[in-house]
Amino acid sequence: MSDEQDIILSELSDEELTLQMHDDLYDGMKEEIEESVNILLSRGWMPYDVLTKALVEGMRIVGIDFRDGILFVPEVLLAANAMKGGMAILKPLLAETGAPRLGNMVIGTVKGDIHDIGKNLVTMMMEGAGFEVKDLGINNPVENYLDELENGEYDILGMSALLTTTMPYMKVVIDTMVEKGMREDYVVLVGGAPLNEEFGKAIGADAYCRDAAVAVETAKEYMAKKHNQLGA
Ligand code: B1M
Repeated sequence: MSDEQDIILSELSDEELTLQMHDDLYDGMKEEIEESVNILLSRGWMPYDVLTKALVEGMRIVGIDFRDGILFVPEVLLAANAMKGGMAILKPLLAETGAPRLGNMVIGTVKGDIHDIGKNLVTMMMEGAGFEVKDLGINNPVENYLDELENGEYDILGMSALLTTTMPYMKVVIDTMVEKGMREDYVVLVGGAPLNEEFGKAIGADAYCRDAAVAVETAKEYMAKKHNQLGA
C-alpha cells in the first residue's frame, strides 16, 4: 500500500490538507478533492478561501508543470475535472449571499478556445455578488455573443481567453459591436491569463479583469456609474 492511500484527509491540519489538495488536484483525484473541500467547509472555512487557497492555487501549480512539459493534456484534463468537482460544491455557497440583483451579464470563452475554468469561476462569483449571468460556454464565434445581447436585456459582456492565439478574437467581437452601433450599450469586460490592462485598452474593452474578484468589483463600479447616470 502506498503512502498516498494511508492518508486520512480528515486527520490533517488545515495547512497539511491544503497542500494535500494541491497534490490531489495535480493527480486529478476528484473524489479526494470533493472530500477535502467538504472537510474545510466543515471546519468553518469561507467558500472563497477554499476556492482561492486550495483549488486555484493548486491549478496554478498544474499550469507551471504543463508549461514546462512535465504534465500533458490528459493529466491536465483530469486536474481540471477534479477542480470542477470542488467548484460544484462551492458554487451554491458562493451564490447564496442573498444579494439584490445588480445587473445582467453575458459571458463566454472566445472562438478557438476551450478553457472554461476561469470563466466558470467568474460566473460563480458574479452570481454570488448578485448578478444574473448567462454563460455561453466555450468556443464562441462573434454571432453567439451578439445574438444573445440583442435578444436579452444585458448590461455587461464578459469574454474569456486563455491562449495568446485566441485573445485577439475579443477585438473581432468588439469591432463588430462598434460596426453595429451597439458598443456603447454595454460594458465590455475581458479576462484570462495571457491578457493585461494594456491589451484590454488596445482592443477597446472597458476593463481588463485580473481575476474573478476584480471582475465582480469592476462590474459593480460600472453598474453604480450607470445607475448614477440614469438618476441624474
Ligand atoms: Co491549456 N493552456 N491548453 N488546457 N491550460 C494554458 C492556458 C497554458 C498557459 C499552459 C502553459 O503552457 N503554461 C497554454 C497557453 C499558452 C499560450 O497561449 N501562450 C495552454 C495550451 C498551450 C493549451 C493547448 C494548446 C495544449 C495542446 O493542446 N497542446 C490546448 C488548447 C485547447 C484550446 O483551447 N483550443 C489546451 C488545453 C487545455 C486542457 C483542455 C487540457 C485544460 C482546460 C480544461 C478546461 O478549462 N475545462 C487546460 C488547462 C487546465 C490549462 C491551464 C493549466 C490552467 C487554466 C486554468 O483553468 N486556470 C493553463 C495554465 C495557466 O493558465 N497558467 C493552460 C485556473 C483558472 C482559475 O485561472 O483561467 O486564468 P484562469 O482564470 C482566472 C483569470 O484569468 C480571470 O479570472 C479567473 C479566476 O480568477 N479570468 C477572467 C478568466 N477569464 C475571465 C473572464 C472575465 C474576467 C476574468 O470576464 C469578465
